[in-house]
Amino acid sequence: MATEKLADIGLIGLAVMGENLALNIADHGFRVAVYNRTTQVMKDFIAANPDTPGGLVGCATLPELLAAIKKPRKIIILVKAGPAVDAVTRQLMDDGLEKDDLVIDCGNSLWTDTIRREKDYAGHCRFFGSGVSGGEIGARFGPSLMPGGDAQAWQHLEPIWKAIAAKVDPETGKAIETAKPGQPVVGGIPCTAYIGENGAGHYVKMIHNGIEYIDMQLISEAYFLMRNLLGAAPDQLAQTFARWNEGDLDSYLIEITADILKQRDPQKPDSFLVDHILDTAQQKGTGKWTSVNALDMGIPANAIAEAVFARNLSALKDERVEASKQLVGPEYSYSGNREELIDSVRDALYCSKICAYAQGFQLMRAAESEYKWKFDFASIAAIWRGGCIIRAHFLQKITDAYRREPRLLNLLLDPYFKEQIQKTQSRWRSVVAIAAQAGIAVPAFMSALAYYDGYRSAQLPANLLQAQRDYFGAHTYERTDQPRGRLFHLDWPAPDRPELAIANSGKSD
Ligand code: NBP
Repeated sequence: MATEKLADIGLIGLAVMGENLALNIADHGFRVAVYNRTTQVMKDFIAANPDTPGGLVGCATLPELLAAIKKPRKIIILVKAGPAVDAVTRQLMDDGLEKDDLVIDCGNSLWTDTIRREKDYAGHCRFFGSGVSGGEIGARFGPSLMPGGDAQAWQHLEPIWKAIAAKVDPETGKAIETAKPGQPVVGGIPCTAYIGENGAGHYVKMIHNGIEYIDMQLISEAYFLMRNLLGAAPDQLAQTFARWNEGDLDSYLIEITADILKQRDPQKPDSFLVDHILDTAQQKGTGKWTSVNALDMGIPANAIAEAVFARNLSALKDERVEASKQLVGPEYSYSGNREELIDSVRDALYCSKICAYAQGFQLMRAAESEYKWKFDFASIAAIWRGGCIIRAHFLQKITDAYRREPRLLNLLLDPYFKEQIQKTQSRWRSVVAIAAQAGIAVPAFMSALAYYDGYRSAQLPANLLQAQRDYFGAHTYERTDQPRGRLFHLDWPAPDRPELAIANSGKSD
């Protein structure tokens, strides 16, 4: 094949994400060779897209795909996350992949798999992981891309990644929409940046998804409170969310919530679709991965985990229906000012959201030392400003916070966010109190508030807890009047005889 006809990049896996990403890449003038295990899918795709600026090359086999791409080859894999990624990579190796070729896994792979794969395939290819966020529309018109792997390999990928990523306005930090979907954006800052080595890109994508879980849960709780306490109709709430979308809460998820709430049911046009959707949430697992990782690293990402548990609780529909007939809650009717409650719910949502993001960034900080990565937090926040599901005006504020202080200990300690919570926390507290009085479950609002109050407490009840551990298991304790790390144990119960406390320099779990 003549060199000028060779493709710039290959792509394996033409399901929702693969097809859309291939078209996005081709829209930007790159020639894309495509392969799918089920050949008919590839044929239909090529037939449906005869004229793209860069051109698509259909390949029926992997050897054909390898022969169709310029060397060193760049090959995107967008197959189901898990064993299929290894199966495809090994098949490529058997079919002639070379050690300088770059295999880019763009699926939602577990970051530890990416770390393992980079090691396993070293010497056979350069294995690279890239998080892709924005779903189908993002893949097609501009996703947020979180690439991780060998820094030199990134240089080969960078021009394509920067071309296809969503773009934000350098002045406002807002995503740039083109007049026509698919029309390439001229100028703007691309929503992609090198994240770090091996699994760093997939790790950051996982955190993005964990934050997405809590963002969605918080919005749903806000809706639920206003629906139940005020009896507000979905279209009235749509207006509320649309109004919120013009302020600090301006974000994709708030915007689509307004759209969803005003949607009438096509089958029963005198009612709203949201009222006919069964209240059981499904999940694919990235929120759970984030929560498990938080537990593994000992980081209090309780609001993120709560969002996963809230989905789990929602899934127990039959049990809940039965329990609702047996378990009693309070009698409550809201008699306050409607507008005041709406503003309070908005503030509760905003404060809880700050805590949720604080937890996500705190997790990434911990992962840096666990995995020897060095994150640029301002850059991570910046590439989430456009393209991805959590894109929001708010992310410009987080970008600013980490630009002010790149090693910020916790987002809550940034002067801007400190002031925001200071200004709005009383209404957040009143919403949580009203929800408790009314017996309305708002676990994400409540756990975010518990995180805020716990994080700002110099004193927690863990002194008593540690004493209990020493009592039943001789686990030792530290003293407030002694240097940290010096451990003590008492033979409980003991009379007031300090000599019975034994200083113990050894470590104990
Ligand atoms: P799916 O996750 O549904 O995977 C389907 C694709 O994988 C098809 O092309 C299928 O080929 C191929 N495949 C499978 Br399954 N096993 C294979 C194997 N052993 N060898 C070769 N090909 C195999 O596709 P998707 O929804 O487009 O998602 C792709 C990746 O992107 C996933 O990791 C997903 O988690 C991630 N992601 C998805 C979204 C989203 O919104 N959907 C967003 C962000 C990331 P076939 O046609 O022959 O069955």
